[in-house]
Formats: sequence, structure tokens, C-alpha cells
Amino acid sequence: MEIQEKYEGKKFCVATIIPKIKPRAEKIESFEEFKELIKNLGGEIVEEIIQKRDRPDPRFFIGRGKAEEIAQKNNIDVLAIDDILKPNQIVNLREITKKEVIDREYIIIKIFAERATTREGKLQVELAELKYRLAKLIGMGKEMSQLGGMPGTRGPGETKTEELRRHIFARIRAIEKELEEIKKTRKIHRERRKKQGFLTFSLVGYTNVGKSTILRALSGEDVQIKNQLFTTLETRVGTLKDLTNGEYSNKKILISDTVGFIRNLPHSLISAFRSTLEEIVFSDALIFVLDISQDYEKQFSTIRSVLEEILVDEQKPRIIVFNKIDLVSKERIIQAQQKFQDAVFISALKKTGLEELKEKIIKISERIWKQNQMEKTEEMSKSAI
Ligand SMILES: Nc1nc2c(ncn2[C@@H]2O[C@H](COP(=O)(O)OP(=O)(O)OP(=O)(O)O)[C@@H](O)[C@H]2O)c(=O)[nH]1
Ligand SMILES: [Mg+2]
Repeated sequence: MEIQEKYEGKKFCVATIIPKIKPRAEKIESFEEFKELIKNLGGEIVEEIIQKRDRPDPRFFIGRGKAEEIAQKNNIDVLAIDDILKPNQIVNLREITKKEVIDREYIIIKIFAERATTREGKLQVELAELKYRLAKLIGMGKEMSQLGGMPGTRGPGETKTEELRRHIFARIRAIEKELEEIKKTRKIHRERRKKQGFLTFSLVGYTNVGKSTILRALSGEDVQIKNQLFTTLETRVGTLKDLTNGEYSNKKILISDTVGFIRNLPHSLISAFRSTLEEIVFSDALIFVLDISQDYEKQFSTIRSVLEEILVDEQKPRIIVFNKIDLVSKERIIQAQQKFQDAVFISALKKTGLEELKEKIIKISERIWKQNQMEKTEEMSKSAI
């Protein structure tokens, strides 16, 4: 597939479709976010298309007419569609527009690719990209074979894609093997921590809501904090510290920070990042972080759907934290308080509300330790009988 590796300075036409009758806010918000993602990649948006149609065109997504219009424009390098395109739609759009054509999934994979720094992160991104390419190739194989040969026979196109497919499969297997090794080491560490009575609280939330800032504020860990999407792609763990004197408040409470979420996080990325996301699955409790200055209801539902997808136990204790309260009015805080009555309201940047958060963490920890102790005693008495 002829996909350019870098988008820095490239000129983008961004496009989406919205239903004719009842334009849905969700689509528009997603589109705004999509543009943000492209800017994060260094792309320049020169054209926006919001096409009113109830369903995507099966062959050209935005419709043949629009595609032909784009073909006429010389100032566009890339056509980016805020949705997941079918392989045949990519082929058709590319043919008609003569531009590079990419979708939401690929844009997110590319951002991850730019941000990955660790060996594990890089491998996971490569895996996601290969899975993406494979999915598009499977559809394209059919397209190409129809183009290249008689129905039912192997056309030259198919032979070529077959070769590529085999190559991709081999690389996927090699990466999965290496990731499996990393996963094993991680498992050993996790089990050791558990045996020693450590508890882990996982920060979960949308990207850029301030998870790493909270980790730094609570543990003093020197983690990367940036006003951009997907700064953190790996897992970092810190020990809960006393906020006034920097001493450990309890050496056995760990806070873990990991990759952030986004609406419609591609399945290829969720499955590739499974080993990183596993830290959430195996943690003892969760800290949901919501940015109060943004659409927090959407963030909340995104967290829930990702957790569901990675099979996190719904019964796991959780604390809901609203961050960035320094950016909003009192009214907005009161409104959120009414909806989420047990939530904690903080500003990790200004360091307000952190004591309350810490107290909640300690309270939940004591409850879990007590429960674990009871289970242990029960087991011991059972084995004594
Ligand atoms: N105003 C304000 N800004 C904050 C607060 N907490 C974090 N930020 C800013 O929000 C941006 C993102 O912070 P991070 O801690 O990197 O966010 P994150 O959730 O770890 O983001 P990813 O790693 O990209 O998923 C940074 O510019 C922070 O300085 C806060 O309480 N108030
Ligand atoms: Mg982060």
C-alpha cells in the first residue's frame, strides 16, 4: 500500500458524513477531534467537507460527485475520512481523486507511531499497523483479483497480495512472540508485588485529561506531561507519597498510569496494546480521570466501553476524579457533583483536592487489604480441616 510515512506539512482535506434530517452532535464532536488528531500529526487542514447523507456511499463513502470535486483540487495531498473505510472505498476514492486516502483508524495508528518510544510501544504500534494493513488487504485482494483475471481464476493482483499477506503474517507472528516474552516478565513482576501485599490503582481516562500529571503529583515520578494527544503510551508506576513532606505515606500503594483512550479507539490498537492495557485488567482498583473542562459524559462512556472491551471486572473498586477544576466555573463543578456524587474534584496542576483523593485511595486500600486478609484466613482454616 502506498501510504506516506510522514504527514508533517501535508495538506489535508478532511471529510465526514452526517444524517440529513437530524444532524447528530456526536458526529460533529468526533469531527472536531479528528481535525485535532491531524494537527497533532503536523498536517495542515485546507479543506473541510461535511456531507449530508444518512448512509455512506458503498463505493465512494462521500459519494462520487464529491470525490470528483476533490480530484479537481491541486492544493490537497491527502483525503482523510472520519470513519473506518472499507478496502474497496479506499481503492475507489484513491483512483478517482488521485490523492492519498486514509481513515480515522490509520490517523490514530500514525499518532501512536510518532509517540512510541519504548521497545514494547514500538512493537505494539507496528502490530496494529500490520493488522490494519492486513484487514484492508483482504478486501483489496478480492478487488484486485476481479481487476486482474477472470472470475474464479487467480489474477496477477491476487498473487501479489497473497505474497504481501504472507509476509505480513510472518512479521505479525514474530512481533507477537516478542511481546509474549515482555508480557511474561511483566506478569512475574506483578505477581511479586501482589505477594508482598502491594496494591495497584490504575489511572484510566481519555487522552490529555491529566493522568500523568496526577501520577506525578501523587508519587513524584518524573513522567512526561504534554498538552497533546497520546503522550503516554507505556505504563509507568509510582508509589503514593505524602503530599506535604514527600515521604512515602504507604509504601505499598502503587499508582499506575498508562495509555489514554479516545472515542472509537480502533480495535487494531486495542488488540495490539493488550499487554499494556493488561495493567488495568490486573490492577486492584481504578481511578477514572475526567477532564471537567471538556465533554465529561462522553469521556465517561468511552472509558466504560474500552474497559468492557478489554474485559475489566465491573466490580473493581473505582474512584471518579474530575480534573482541571481550575479551568471551569463553580456552576459547572456543582452540576458535575450532582451527576457524580462520590466524585473527587481536583486540579492536578494547581495541586488542589489531592489530599481528598489520597484519603480515598488509602480508604479503599485498607478495605482491600482487610478483605484479602479475611480470604487468606478462610483459606488457611479450610486447609486445616
Ligand atoms: N489547567 C490545567 N491543566 C492541567 C491539569 N492537569 C493537567 N493539565 C494539563 O493537561 C495537559 C495534559 O496532561 P497529561 O498529564 O500529559 O495528560 P494525560 O492524561 O497523561 O495525557 P496522555 O498521556 O496524552 O493520555 C498538560 O498540558 C497538563 O499540564 C489541571 O489540573 N489544570
Ligand atoms: Mg500521560
